[in-house]
Amino acid sequence: MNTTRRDFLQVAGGIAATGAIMGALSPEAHAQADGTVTEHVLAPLPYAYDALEPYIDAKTMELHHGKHHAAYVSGLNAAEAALAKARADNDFTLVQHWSKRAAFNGGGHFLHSMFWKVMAPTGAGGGEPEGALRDAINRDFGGFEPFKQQFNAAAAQVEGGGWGLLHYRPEDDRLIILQAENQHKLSPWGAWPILGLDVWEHAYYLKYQNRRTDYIDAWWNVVNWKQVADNLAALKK
Ligand code: MN3
Repeated sequence: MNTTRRDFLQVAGGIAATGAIMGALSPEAHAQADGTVTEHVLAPLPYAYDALEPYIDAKTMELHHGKHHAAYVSGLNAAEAALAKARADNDFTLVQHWSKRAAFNGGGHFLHSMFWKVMAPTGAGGGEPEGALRDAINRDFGGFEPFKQQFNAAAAQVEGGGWGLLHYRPEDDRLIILQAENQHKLSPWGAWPILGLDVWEHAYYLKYQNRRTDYIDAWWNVVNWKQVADNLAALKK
């Protein structure tokens, strides 16, 4: 990083140009009028590494947050810095490469930032949603159990690394379940994730080895339904 960019970062601190929806769900990014972007940062976990025991083990959480998520943050910063340099140099030879890197790592940063928030320490999470979220799930899936069964199947059947995701689609006011491969593929436009389950092997292999469905079953015990409801409410505004 050059001095100009570093100095710029120290004074930047405006409101995200992406608005309230992104602000509610995603890590902060401050796009500036001159086209530069401040560096993304890895926020601390909102609980201790061992807070999700015994469902998700402390070592997995430590590596997942401190190594995997951190790598997506640095990868996104590297891609955005490279794209800024390409603009400055008027050399777009590698724009395809860096665009792909920005999508992959940006997807990873966004989804992991949400993932930590939609889990709560053991004893504080789990159960079933309430209020408007419960009503929307009942309306769009025919009940909590059918919703859960479809979500479980979607997460279990992700090919390779990826995610099971519950999205809200404002256009027709519906909840939909989707898969993502890697951090970003299979994502439609105009639908926003409000709940996600990471089913990359790095998310569960230390404790569950090849038993992805056991990990999925255990994860429901730490879902933070209050946060999911808040994510939905933010999108409905
Ligand atoms: Mn992950």
